[in-house]
Amino acid sequence: MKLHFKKALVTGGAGFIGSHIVDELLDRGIKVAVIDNLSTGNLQNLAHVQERISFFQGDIRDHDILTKAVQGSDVIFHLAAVVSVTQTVEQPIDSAMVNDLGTLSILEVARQHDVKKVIISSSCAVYGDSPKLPKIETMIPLPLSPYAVQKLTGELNAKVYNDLYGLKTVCLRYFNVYGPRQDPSSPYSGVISIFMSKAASKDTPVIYGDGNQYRDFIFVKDVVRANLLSAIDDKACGKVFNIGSAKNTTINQLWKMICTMTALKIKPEYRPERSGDIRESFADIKRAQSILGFLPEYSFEKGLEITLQHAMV
Ligand code: UD2
Repeated sequence: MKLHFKKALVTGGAGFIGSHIVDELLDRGIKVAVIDNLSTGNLQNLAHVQERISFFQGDIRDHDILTKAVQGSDVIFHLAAVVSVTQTVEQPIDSAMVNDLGTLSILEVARQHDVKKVIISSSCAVYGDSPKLPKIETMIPLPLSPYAVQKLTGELNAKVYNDLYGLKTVCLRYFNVYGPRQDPSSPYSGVISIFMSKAASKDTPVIYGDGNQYRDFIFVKDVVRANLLSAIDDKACGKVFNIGSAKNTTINQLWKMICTMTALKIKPEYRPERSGDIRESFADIKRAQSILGFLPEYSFEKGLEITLQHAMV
C-alpha cells in the first residue's frame, strides 16, 4: 500500500487505536501531529515516538489549538471521543459536546484548512440490537444509547461535508477492537483486555450471562490498515464501512482460548447478564472488501497471541 500524503493529524492519538495509527504512519515516513486531551488517552502509548511527532494537548473543541494542530495536514484520522457508552448514558449532553460538536469541529477545521480527507471512527453500536445478522451497512441504524446516536450523527455530518462541501470523508464502523494498549482497568473495558489481565494475574474472570453470546473481534492492526486504505482510496468517499473480521467468537470460547494459550485451568465465575448487553454481533465486511480491498490479516489466534505477550509483560 503506497501512501500519497505527507502529513496527518490523529485526533485521540494517545489512545488505544489512535496510537497504533500513529506508529504505522511514522513507520511509513508520514509526518504526524496528535491532538489529545488525555481524558482517556495516555502519553505512555506515545512514549516511544514522542521525539518524532508534534503533540498538542487539548480539546478538539478548542479552536485555537485545533487550528495549530491541523497545519499542513493532508489527512485527519479522527478518533478523539468519549468512548464509554456508560459515560454517554450518564452525561448525554457533555458527551454530545465532544462526540457531536467535536466531530463537527474536526470537519469544519478540515474544510477551512484544505485537508484532503477525514477518516471518522464510528462504531457497530449504531446498529443497536437488531436481531438481523450479520450486520450490514444497508440496515437502518437503531441506536440504543447516546453514544450510538452521537456516532451516527458524526457519520451523517461527514456525509454532508463530503457531498455539500467536497471534503472527502470516510466512516468506519468498528466492531470489537482488541490488541496491545487497550486499558483493562474499567469494568466497561473490552472483554479481551479484561480477560488478558485476569490471565496475567491468574485471577478468575467473570462471564456475564451464559457465555454463549458472541462478538466479532478485530485486531487493532487490521483496524489501522482499514484507516490507511480509506485514506488512499477515493472510491470510499462519502461511505460507511463495517470493519470487523466477519467471524464470531463466544465469550466462553474466548476464555478457553486464553486458558489454552497460557496453560491456565481457571473456571470462570458466571454472573447474571449485564443489562443492555447485546446478545450477538458480527459484521458483513463485503463492502470494505470490494471497495477498500480490506480483509483482516490477523487470525484471531495470532491477534490474541500478540495481545497476550504484551499483557504478560
Ligand atoms: C461494545 C463496545 C461498546 C459499544 C458496544 C455497542 C467495547 C469495549 N465496547 O460493547 O463501547 O460500542 O459494543 O454494541 O468495544 N463480558 C464478560 N465479562 C467481562 C466483560 C465483558 O462476560 O469481564 C461480556 C459482556 O457481557 C458482553 C461481551 O463480553 O456480552 C463483550 O463485552 P464488551 O464490553 O467487550 O463489548 P460489547 O460488545 O458489549
